[in-house]
Amino acid sequence: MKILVTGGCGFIGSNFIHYYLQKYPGDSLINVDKLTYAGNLKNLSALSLSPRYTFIKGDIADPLQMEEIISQGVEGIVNFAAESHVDRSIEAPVDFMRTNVFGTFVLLEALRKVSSKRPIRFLHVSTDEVYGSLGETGAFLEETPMAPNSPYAASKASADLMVRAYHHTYGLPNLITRCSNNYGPYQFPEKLIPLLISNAIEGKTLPIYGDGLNVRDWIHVEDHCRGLDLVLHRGKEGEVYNIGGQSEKTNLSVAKTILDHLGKPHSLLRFVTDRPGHDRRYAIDFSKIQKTLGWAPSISFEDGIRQTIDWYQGQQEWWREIKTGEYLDYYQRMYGNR
Ligand code: NAD
Ligand code: TDX
Repeated sequence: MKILVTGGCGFIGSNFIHYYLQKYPGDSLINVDKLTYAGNLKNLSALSLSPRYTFIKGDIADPLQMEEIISQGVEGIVNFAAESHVDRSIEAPVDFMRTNVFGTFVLLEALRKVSSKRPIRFLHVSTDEVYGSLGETGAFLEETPMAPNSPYAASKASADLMVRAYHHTYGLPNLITRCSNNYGPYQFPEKLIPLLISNAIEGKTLPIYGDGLNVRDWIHVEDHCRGLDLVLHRGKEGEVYNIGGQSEKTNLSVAKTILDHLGKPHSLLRFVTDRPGHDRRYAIDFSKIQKTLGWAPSISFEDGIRQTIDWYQGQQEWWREIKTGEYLDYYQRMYGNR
């Protein structure tokens, strides 16, 4: 099978490519990535000589390029390409509309043209953020109405609706997954966990928004990749699948776990101004994918976070190189100098 991955130079995409090529030795894979600030060719340097892996620098919002690539015998697509950071969407939403909304539409249009000759399964990688925020109890189901609160979440929800509409109207074999917060190797250090780990190693303060009691459901990226693989191959066309880590934590408890593991003092915690519109709590009910495809998370947060901290300790060159240039300007705007 020949599959196309978009946004494969980012965090989840690069983990997925490593996972997929190892699991399916007979398959080949094309990775199309625009190489924005979040795309890093180094995540995949181990594959540079593999005859089963092809990288194309490209933009999912470019209709001619997407139609040309999709016409090259691709049999399945996993769409990771996106602007993915909520804080950046609050500061400057335009790229989120361009890539997440218009880019997904461009892919669907290319598929509509090519699919009249041969159907191509299209897995759109979405997020639990489309459902909005929860109170102290309950969990998101696939039927939970979408109520996105940030420009990022609204752009993902818009794309989900187009993916759904193209299935219903044109019969495209589309699938959607909605996953909770991922962590693991190769995550860009603007996101909570790699930001806190790398700051703690550098002896810098750990910025905690608001009271630190917002809750996220953490999933190790490898568990997410396993879920995506199952949905791509065995999911029912036109369906949505929630994927969750069964691991709800407050941001404050995540920060303390990281400091404790690294032997750093809690005095490094720094409470900062809250994110505007900050969703309070996410939790996922993943019983649909569990019952229908036999998926459940397999890596506990305790094991996963330990492995992840060790990875960032061992791969300092990887993140220290990122924490320069544009990143420093971004950091200064967000957090000041500390
Ligand atoms: P990321 O920011 O690490 O990577 C995004 C990748 O997409 C980068 O390599 C970037 O260069 C590429 N890209 C951006 N715009 C592009 C364009 N126009 N054309 C081609 N490539 C483009 O993001 P991530 O955390 O790996 O997330 C991947 C996907 O998973 C996103 O769609 C995100 O919404 C979704 N998701 C993420 C999480 C999470 O916790 N990180 C959870 C659920 C869903
Ligand atoms: O410096 C910080 N301090 C802080 O307290 C940062 C960067 C975050 N936070 C808080 C905000 C959130 O409550 O930590 C929590 C996690 O923040 P992020 O890592 O920015 O993730 P989140 O906003 O929850 O969104 C993530 O999960 C869903 C991904 O970035 C999305 O791409 C995904 O769809």
